[in-house]
Amino acid sequence: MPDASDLAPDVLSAQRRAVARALTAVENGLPGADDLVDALYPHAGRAWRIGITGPPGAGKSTLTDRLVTAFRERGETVAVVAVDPSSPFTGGALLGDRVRMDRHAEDDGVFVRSLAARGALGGLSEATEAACDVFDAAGYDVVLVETVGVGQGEIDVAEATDTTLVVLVPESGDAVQAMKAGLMEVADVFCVNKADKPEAANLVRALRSVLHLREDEAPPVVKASALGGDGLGALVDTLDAHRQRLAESWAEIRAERLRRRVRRLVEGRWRRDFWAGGRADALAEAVRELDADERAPHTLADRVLAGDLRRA
Ligand SMILES: Nc1nc2c(ncn2[C@@H]2O[C@H](COP(=O)(O)OP(=O)(O)OP(=O)(O)O)[C@@H](O)[C@H]2O)c(=O)[nH]1
Ligand SMILES: [Mg+2]
Repeated sequence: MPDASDLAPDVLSAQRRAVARALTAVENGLPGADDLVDALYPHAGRAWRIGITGPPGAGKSTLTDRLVTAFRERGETVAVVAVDPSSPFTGGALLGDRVRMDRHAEDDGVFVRSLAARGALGGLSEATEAACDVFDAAGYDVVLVETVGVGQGEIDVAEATDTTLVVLVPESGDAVQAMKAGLMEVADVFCVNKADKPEAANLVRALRSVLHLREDEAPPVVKASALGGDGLGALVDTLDAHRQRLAESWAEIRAERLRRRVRRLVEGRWRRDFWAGGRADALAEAVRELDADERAPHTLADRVLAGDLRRA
């Protein structure tokens, strides 16, 4: 099998096939994927990475499609990554149905791709960042990352993007649900979608009052209807304003993200290497053979760390 890092020059010259293969490599942790990311990273850093998240059916895909059109109209190229944090098994099949970007299929300035973190060390954040690096190095101006499903995955994606757009809809419990998922903390901009529905105004009010509980400045809340297109201009302006604010501290943001990313990679590798070396098997064996009065979790942890349980 050819080494994935060979793809770097063709990714840098924005060849679509190379970009597609590079994404497959980073998604699955294929041989050479790490070197590929390292080769591309110095050429990345220009693209604006926007995470789009929110409960199922909120209209994220519809909105993403609208944003693609808006960015294309002003001449920016756009990549779309649909991330499925929920399942390593259903990724491809499900995402195919859930990402409807047919209207951009003929447009060379748009690249749509789904992503399930199957093999990347460092999990979903790393897979997402690596995918963004690929698109960024290939010269895409904007990378939209739509998260499918709910849970920790949304927070991982927020870590990997510059601007986090949280989409909510005027259906019961949304504001509360967002609070639970930790979305309130990571959101840079809120979009109350389906504003054509009468309850939208109530949700905007409820959100604003909840957001005042945040310690930092409350993020803006924009009402829109992705389906009809109302409010899209205001949403793009609000996103642009956040991008503008980021620009003031771009270098620090990037440095901080790199720091976190390297820590994640170190921890991932450390964990893998630690449990390799026979420790995982030795622990399993010890646990099987222990008498009831020896089943002591902290003592066992001490023994694992002391190398006491390491298999010869
Ligand atoms: N009334 C109304 N319906 C909308 C609006 N935006 C999206 N929808 C509808 O809501 C449904 C879900 O939209 P999607 O864009 O697929 O939502 P999603 O958040 O991407 O859904 P998942 O990816 O499955 O979580 C579709 O039937 C859309 O047509 C809107 O502004 N108003
Ligand atoms: Mg969707």
